[in-house]
Amino acid sequence: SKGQNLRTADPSEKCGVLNVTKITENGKKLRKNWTSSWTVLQGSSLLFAKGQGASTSWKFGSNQSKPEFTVDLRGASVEWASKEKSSKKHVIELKTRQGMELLIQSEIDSVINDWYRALTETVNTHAWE
Ligand code: I3S
Repeated sequence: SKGQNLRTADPSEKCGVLNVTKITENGKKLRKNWTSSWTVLQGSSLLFAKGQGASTSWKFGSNQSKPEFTVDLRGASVEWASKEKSSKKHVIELKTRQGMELLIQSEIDSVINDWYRALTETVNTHAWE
């Protein structure tokens, strides 16, 4: 049928700069370490790269940099973080099935709202397999 080879804008593909910190890994509480990170949502994976500014022309998979870490969103939970979790505004709390908890944040209201929407949509469509 027509359009078979057409690619439309995929809401599960998104990227941008966010502030991120892990707070738990393998069930162990970590000391917060907020860093600005280039963030890519790709299917059910969320990839973070350290030290990549917004203006850097750069891609995952190139020789220049590798993802700092990757989060499997299948079976994860996404919610707005409570005030106890952070004093910052606009913080999303992400909990994975692998026992990682992280906070992601942007000072920009519309930016974090778009991420919240994209992440909840991803979690809802990629159920745990
Ligand atoms: O939840 P916490 O421990 O109060 O988090 C804050 C600390 O990690 C702090 O660093 P140190 O206390 O390790 O020096 C950070 O600078 C703050 O940003 C953390 O709190 P927020 O509320 O910004 O997530």
